[in-house]
Amino acid sequence: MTVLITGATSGIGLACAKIFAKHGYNLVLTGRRKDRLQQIKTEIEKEYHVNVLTLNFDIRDHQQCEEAIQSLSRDNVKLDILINNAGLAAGLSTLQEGKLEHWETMIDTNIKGLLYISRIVSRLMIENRIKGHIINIGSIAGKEVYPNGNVYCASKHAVDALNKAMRIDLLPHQIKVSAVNPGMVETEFSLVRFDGDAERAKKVYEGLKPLAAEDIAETVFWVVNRPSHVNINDIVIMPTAQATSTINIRN
Ligand code: NDP
Ligand code: 8X3
Repeated sequence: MTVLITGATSGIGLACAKIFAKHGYNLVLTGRRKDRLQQIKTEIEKEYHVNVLTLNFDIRDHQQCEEAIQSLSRDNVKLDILINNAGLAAGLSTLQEGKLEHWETMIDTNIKGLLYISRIVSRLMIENRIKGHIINIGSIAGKEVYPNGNVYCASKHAVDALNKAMRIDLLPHQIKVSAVNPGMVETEFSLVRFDGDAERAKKVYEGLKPLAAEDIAETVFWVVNRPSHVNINDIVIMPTAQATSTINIRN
């Protein structure tokens, strides 16, 4: 079995790569940071003795997505599982003060990138008659909105809608579609959101125990490993210390 994980250079994507490799799955890992992809490939192949292919491209660019995924067919790699994980938040501000560049980055990555990859991979699964599984990494931000989260929340609400839509469209092909929607997970997410401001990023998790990337990876792995007649449509997973996007308990 082969699993393609978008955005596997850190956080949830990287944790997913490790848990699937540990259980003997071959991997196709994507991301923009080539050096990290190479390092991760070396480490995982050494530790888990599975095949790791890396594809270095920007998910916002349709042409790059197409060329990267089509290169797999030339190598006779067939994908059984797709984890649509690559995504990000850029900034945190009111709509009226929002930066267009931030909006475009989030919409292009979280919605358009996920669409590009899903279209290409689902077509390959259908062509190869693979009863595959697509896992969309959504967010609590796709279930509710919070102050200053406007466009990020909208992008994750789009993932929520696409998760439902894909399940309908892919049903005739017996391709499962599931979403895992986390609350607060300590990864590089906040560092990216706050443009590398490590102090500000750290404050997000201060005084509470957030989820770890591994908590999400374990959930994804469980979702993928249900019996063939069972599909988990949607899961919301939160730290115990967090009730909603904005209500949490801190020491
Ligand atoms: P990280 O920042 O640690 O990881 C994000 C990954 O996405 C990286 O591997 C990054 O790779 C990749 N990525 C971002 N932009 C692009 C791009 N344009 N092209 C290709 N790859 C890209 O954050 P998380 O692990 O936390 O985030 C993973 C997913 O989880 C995201 O969809 C996020 O929205 C979601 N999520 C996160 C939560 C959290 O609290 N952390 C909570 C709920 C959902 P590279 O930079 O190398 O391209
Ligand atoms: C990430 C979680 O609450 O920062 O999707 O939007 S949140």
